Amino acid sequence: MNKRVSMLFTIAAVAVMGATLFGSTYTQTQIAGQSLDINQMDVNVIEQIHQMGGLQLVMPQAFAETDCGALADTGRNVVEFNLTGESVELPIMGGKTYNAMTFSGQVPGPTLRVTQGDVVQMTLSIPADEVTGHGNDMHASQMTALAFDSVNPGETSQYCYIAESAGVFKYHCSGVHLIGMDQHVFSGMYGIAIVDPANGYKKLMVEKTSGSGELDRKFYDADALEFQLQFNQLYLNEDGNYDAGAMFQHHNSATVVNGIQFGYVPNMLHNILLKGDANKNIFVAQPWNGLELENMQSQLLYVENDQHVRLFVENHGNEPLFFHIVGEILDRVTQGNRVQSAATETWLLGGSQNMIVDLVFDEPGAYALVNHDYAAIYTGGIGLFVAGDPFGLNPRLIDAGILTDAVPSYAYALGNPSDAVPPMGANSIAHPAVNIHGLYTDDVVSEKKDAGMIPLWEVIPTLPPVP
Ligand SMILES: [Cu+2]
Repeated sequence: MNKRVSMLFTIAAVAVMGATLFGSTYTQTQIAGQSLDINQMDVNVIEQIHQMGGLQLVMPQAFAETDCGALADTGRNVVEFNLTGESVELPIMGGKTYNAMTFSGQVPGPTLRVTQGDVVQMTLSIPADEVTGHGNDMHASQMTALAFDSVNPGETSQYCYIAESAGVFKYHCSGVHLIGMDQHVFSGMYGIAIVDPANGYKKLMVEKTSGSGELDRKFYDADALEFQLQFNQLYLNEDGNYDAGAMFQHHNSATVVNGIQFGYVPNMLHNILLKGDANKNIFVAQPWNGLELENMQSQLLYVENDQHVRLFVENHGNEPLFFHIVGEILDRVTQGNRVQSAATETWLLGGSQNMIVDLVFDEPGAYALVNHDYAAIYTGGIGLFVAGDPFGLNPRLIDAGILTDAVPSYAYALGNPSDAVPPMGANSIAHPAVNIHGLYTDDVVSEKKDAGMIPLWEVIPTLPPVP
């Protein structure tokens, strides 16, 4: 048994502490969400757009307008970004599935990370057996919208652009000649590009009063432990299909973070950890409990105390995102490489808006990240950061001879969820380990296993039984 597995076992064997941290007031009835009334949908609007020929009337040009060869010859670094447009069935809460549309078999699509000034070579392939064409619009580009048409099944198309501005940028399917763009995006065809500033990220200043009441400024190096958090909604009918009528009414059936409702809440392992019983939930909503759910079983986000943490946040949805972390203050909010705020409690993102949040978790504990709209919280817009060692496991691990020194977060044993971990960039601190978690097809899971990420659902059953 390697050290990681040993520690995992020990964590699983340690019982009961701090359960009140996970106290919760909401009920399953509230979480079940609303039922959608298709009869109320305003089909006339959609019909009118179709009769106009869709928005194709103003989009007559071909998909690939930008000359990749000319950009490659400029001597700039060229980064290939290859996506496949494919419709697949993916899980949703309650043991059901929905008819998803994806970039490369995952929701959100793969994250692109480049440095300001790089050339992005975007290639979109649509398999011959795909049911529809797809497009791609990257907000990191500054190209005429005339360049964004769709690619038919069985075809591949490409465009290139210079990532000129630093920041976080959405990318999304642009539908078939822009028709059905909303359907394709809300069915899962969205992701982000992170464009690192040409000169890297800035160090973080945190200004607070100290215990004595004196003003205390502390500086953290620009290097940070990074996470990506992409918010969106699902608008589904009972059959798991996109419901445009519900979308027009802003009547969503789920709030998702990185594609999943309640994807970062405790699971059965945490039940054992805190209550000594796999079947005693410590959080009212644990819809992804159970090892049989494999990469869908919910996972937590682990950070160290007194560590610079950087969050890349995007709102892909139709509803505002009131981003808040319960028990923390957002030490710095940056948009477009310009600081917008410091020491703010909540920051508002509209649709297709983003930010970079830099913060430090001062005290050990569990901190909920939420869309501070209660309807969003109750329909899935919540997850948990766990900072440091709030459950006091380190002394036990050292006593047991598993560790010689204390570890600064549980990520060293369990890893952080792969769908929340962006690719490494200019000032990234590597995560101690990464577990496989996300709205993925089996092929994507296999790729992540091959890349060395931990399949917790396979590791945990091989451990000795809990005494
Ligand atoms: Cu599409």
